[in-house]
Amino acid sequence: MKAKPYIVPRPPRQERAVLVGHARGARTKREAEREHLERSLEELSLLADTAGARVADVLVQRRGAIHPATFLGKGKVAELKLLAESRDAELVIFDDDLSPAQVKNLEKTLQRKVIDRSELILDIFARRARTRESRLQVELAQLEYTLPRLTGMWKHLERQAGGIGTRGPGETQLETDRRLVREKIARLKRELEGVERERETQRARRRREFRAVIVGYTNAGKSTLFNALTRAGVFVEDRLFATLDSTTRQLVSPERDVVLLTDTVGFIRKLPHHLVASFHSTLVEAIEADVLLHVTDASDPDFRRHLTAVDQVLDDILIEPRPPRMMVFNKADRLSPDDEAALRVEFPDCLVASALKGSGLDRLREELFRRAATRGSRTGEPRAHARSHVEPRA
Ligand SMILES: Nc1nc2c(ncn2[C@@H]2O[C@H](COP(=O)(O)OP(=O)(O)OP(=O)(O)O)[C@@H](O)[C@H]2O)c(=O)[nH]1
Ligand SMILES: [Mg+2]
Repeated sequence: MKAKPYIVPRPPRQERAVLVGHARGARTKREAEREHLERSLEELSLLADTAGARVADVLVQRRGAIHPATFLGKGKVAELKLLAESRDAELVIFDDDLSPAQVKNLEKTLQRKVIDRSELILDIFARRARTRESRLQVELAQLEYTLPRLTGMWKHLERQAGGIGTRGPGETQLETDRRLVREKIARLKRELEGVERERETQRARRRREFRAVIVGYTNAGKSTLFNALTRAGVFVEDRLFATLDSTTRQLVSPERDVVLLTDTVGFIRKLPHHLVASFHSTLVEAIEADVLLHVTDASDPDFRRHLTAVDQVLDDILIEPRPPRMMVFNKADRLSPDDEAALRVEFPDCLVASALKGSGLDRLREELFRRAATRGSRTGEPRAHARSHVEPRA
């Protein structure tokens, strides 16, 4: 019998992207600005990679005001067009947020898809969302992001909603589209509220126990630390946003004391505010913690900016008084003894650890159980750290 010819499946062509960065800032600060931009673009390139695109080239605009219609000046747009053509790139990704009009104008001139950092992050979250809750959260964030950008491309929604009869008298297509999206947003919010209520019941049950919640920049090693402490087997990857759903496990001391440990979604610079808002039900875990374990990749030359970015997101979701915080500098295996010593001088109360090699974990565990043991009795007392709701910024 003749063997069937074996057809090698061809992988879909990876999208090729040109990244665009813009350096502002005064002359005196130029060196610092340049470094900042470089790091930001490195991160954007990591994000693009996580989203499955290949970076074909990078274009940087130094100085110059932001053009209201096209973000970049006319000459720079022309340069970008040539670059994208010569690199055969079908996608252009801006490191800064673009207005809906800027995207539209740029796409028209460049004749290719144009997205910004927020949209890229939303896309990654959409790919990574696995549970019902995270899917709802991402979809809500995407719709909130899309609403002001609607230009009549939501025909399929109209069909879903029944088409005939959905259009009120005198309503334009765009108005109909907007109304449909708003209705969908309201529906998703209601569904999420249901999920949030379920979680609330779970949390109420845990309220008597001491809760430690891991927060930190994406890729800091939060899940690795969580696994090392609890042997839970949470997904770990050297890409961004490996974790979207929070997971909680018990840590039990030899004396049978219990600490509940939670792993959460990572933060990033310029995290789209819609995402923070719609991940409220996940982040509420962090909010109601007895202690936050702020994990940082100490081997990243940019870790200070990461610390600030995480603080900013926490500012958005927490109100005073904030839960106490323990700083954990991770990836110590990559630090020289000098680096480590300098870190301990700069952050005297920090813990230095390597989740991968297991160093510093005993101290961390001890510290957690010590705090759990010395906590005053607060059974049943409601914790007032959480904002009940985070409204997306306009
Ligand atoms: N060298 C070294 N690598 C580590 C250490 N801890 C974690 N990593 C690596 O860092 C990468 C990211 O680890 P994760 O645990 O997924 O990081 P995360 O903070 O959970 O990331 P997100 O869920 O994406 O926010 C993985 O490749 C880990 O193997 C460490 O102590 N030392
Ligand atoms: Mg993780």
